[in-house]
Amino acid sequence: MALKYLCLVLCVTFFAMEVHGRNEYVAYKRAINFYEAFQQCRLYGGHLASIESADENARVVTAVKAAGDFSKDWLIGATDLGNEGTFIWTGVNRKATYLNFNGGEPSNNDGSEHCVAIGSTAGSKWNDVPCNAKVEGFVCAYIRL
Ligand SMILES: [Ca+2]
Ligand SMILES: [Ca+2]
Repeated sequence: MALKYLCLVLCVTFFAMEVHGRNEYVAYKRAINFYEAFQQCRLYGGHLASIESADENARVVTAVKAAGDFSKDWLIGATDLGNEGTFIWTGVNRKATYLNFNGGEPSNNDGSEHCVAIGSTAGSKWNDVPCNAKVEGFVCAYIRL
C-alpha cells in the first residue's frame, strides 16, 4: 500500500513538473529573420522563446546579454501575423497574456510589423518588427523538467 502511495505521489509530481516545466533560455547571435529563427529553435529541440512572466523576461534578458549586444534586436517567439494586434506565442500555442511592449509599441509600422524583438531601444521591453528583418540574434526556450 505504501508503495502504491509513493508511486501515486511521484506520478503526480512528475506530471505537475511536466505541465509546469521551466523554460531555459539560450540566445544565439546570428543575422536571422523570424522564419529562420522559428525553424532553427525547432531543429535545436526547443522553440523560439515564449515569455509569460516578468521572471521569464528577466531570464531572457540575461541570456541575450550573455550572447551579445543587448543594444540590438533579438527575436522572441510572439507574432500577430495571423490576426493583427493579437499576439500569440508560436512555441507554446498560447495567446500572449503577459505583455511587455515598450511605450508606443506595438507600432505595426507601415502595417508590416508582426514579429517581436527584445533589446535595442526597447531595452528589456518589446518592440514589434518586420518578420523578414534580419536581426542581431534570437532566443530559444527549452522546457526543462
Ligand atoms: Ca502587427
Ligand atoms: Ca514597432
